[in-house]
Amino acid sequence: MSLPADFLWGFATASFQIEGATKQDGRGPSIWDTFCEIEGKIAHGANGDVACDSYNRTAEDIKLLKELGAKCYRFSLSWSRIIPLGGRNDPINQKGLDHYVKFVDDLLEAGITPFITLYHWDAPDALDKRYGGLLNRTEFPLDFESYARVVFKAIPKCKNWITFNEPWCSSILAYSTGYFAPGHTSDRTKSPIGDSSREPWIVGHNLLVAHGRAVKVYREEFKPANGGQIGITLNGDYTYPWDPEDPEDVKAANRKIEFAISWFADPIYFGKYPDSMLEQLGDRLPTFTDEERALVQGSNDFYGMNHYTADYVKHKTGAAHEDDFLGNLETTSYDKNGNCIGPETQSFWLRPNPEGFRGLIVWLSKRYGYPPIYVTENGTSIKGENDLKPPEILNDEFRVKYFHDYAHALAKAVSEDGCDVKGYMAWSLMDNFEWAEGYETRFGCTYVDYEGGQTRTAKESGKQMKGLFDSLIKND
Ligand code: GBH
Repeated sequence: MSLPADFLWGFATASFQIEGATKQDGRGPSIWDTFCEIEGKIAHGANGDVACDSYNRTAEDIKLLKELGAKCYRFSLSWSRIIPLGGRNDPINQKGLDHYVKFVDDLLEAGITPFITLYHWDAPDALDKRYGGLLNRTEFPLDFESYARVVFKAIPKCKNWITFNEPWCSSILAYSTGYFAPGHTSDRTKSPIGDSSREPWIVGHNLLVAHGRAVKVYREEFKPANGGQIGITLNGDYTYPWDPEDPEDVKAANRKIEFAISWFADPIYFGKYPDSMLEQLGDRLPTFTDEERALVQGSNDFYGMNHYTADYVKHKTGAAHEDDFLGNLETTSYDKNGNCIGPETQSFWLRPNPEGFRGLIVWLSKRYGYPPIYVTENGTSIKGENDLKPPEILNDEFRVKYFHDYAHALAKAVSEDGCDVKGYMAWSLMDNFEWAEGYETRFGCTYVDYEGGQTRTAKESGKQMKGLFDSLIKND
């Protein structure tokens, strides 16, 4: 069991979760700055104003990456730092742009390969106010295209680009459940605006088109001279039928992956939405115009995979509720025979199941013709971790085991199942702003002391990552 000699591994983060400095050097507000101000949306009323202060600590973060032996680093750009109002006719904030140019220079100088995510959920707030942000089918893709061009032009040294992180979350969590910014939902106890039966499907469509536009720009205007590759990052859990003997549960388990992943990946690889979604959603799923389809189909140089957990799936009978986004099914932690999917963590949705990682890599590879895959996120929280302090909190055995088991499952998918996985980025380089959960839930391989001046101390999981991958990567 092994990984190829040129296999890349490293860590991942996202701008709003680590940067802080939300008002520094001309940055404009993002939808998350605004969302954090609404009472009750974020645990303990936390916000991203300071976070890990990474905007002011790039040297420290690079030193940490070097110490841990990382070969690559995935991070995202704050769009509203670069274009404070976000739009294609709005001014560029040179200071914000220069910050990322220098950061990439410094990473390369340290021998670390940058992977840049253009969008990890922090849309410029001005665009949301101006025309409804991600809901706008014409304006949003054009503004995203323009922002992407500004960045591609300024950072030709970066060769690895991800357009969107987890468009499923930007659609479902932000426009169906209202759990994420800008918090739209049909549930009027949570939001005065939103239509959970329609808005998420419109947003998903617009994100696909925006992705396609950015890829076209990259391929036509930059790739010929700079080389490099570009793709989208999708999230999805693996699934097992609750009752493996029941064909309806077997179908539902597959359908859940289609609703999470194929919603975006089928249009990108096949030019159409999955039949299971068309059947359930009918005309609530937008139809691709010929121009849109041409932009979207064939738009991945690689598949970016975020993966954390697996579920048992039980089919539901009768027609789906109009707000359903799972595929008319329910998920459980125990199957019919009482088998448990995996141990509890601090995150209600996350239970480690390493076999499911291998299962999903194989599922994706078969459906999409064995594309090159980069695992752009994988990691775990630990139940009660935030109650600990150093030195106890640094000894994160549960996370060490998680990474060990998941890395071995990945190596099997590569060496035994023939999947083409080229790289792996652990979530996360350090503890950070965990969205609606604020700073309560930690995902870091590095401990961040939020009360003690944001100092970073590597946890065992961070320190052991190099040894883990060295043991799996062939050295020829
Ligand atoms: C990642 O998403 C994010 O990219 C990253 O920013 C974040 O810090 C990290 O997870 C840890 O949470 O509410 O029942 O519908 C992970 C994928 C998909 C996990 C949606 C939570 C919500 C389940 N996420 N899922 S539910």
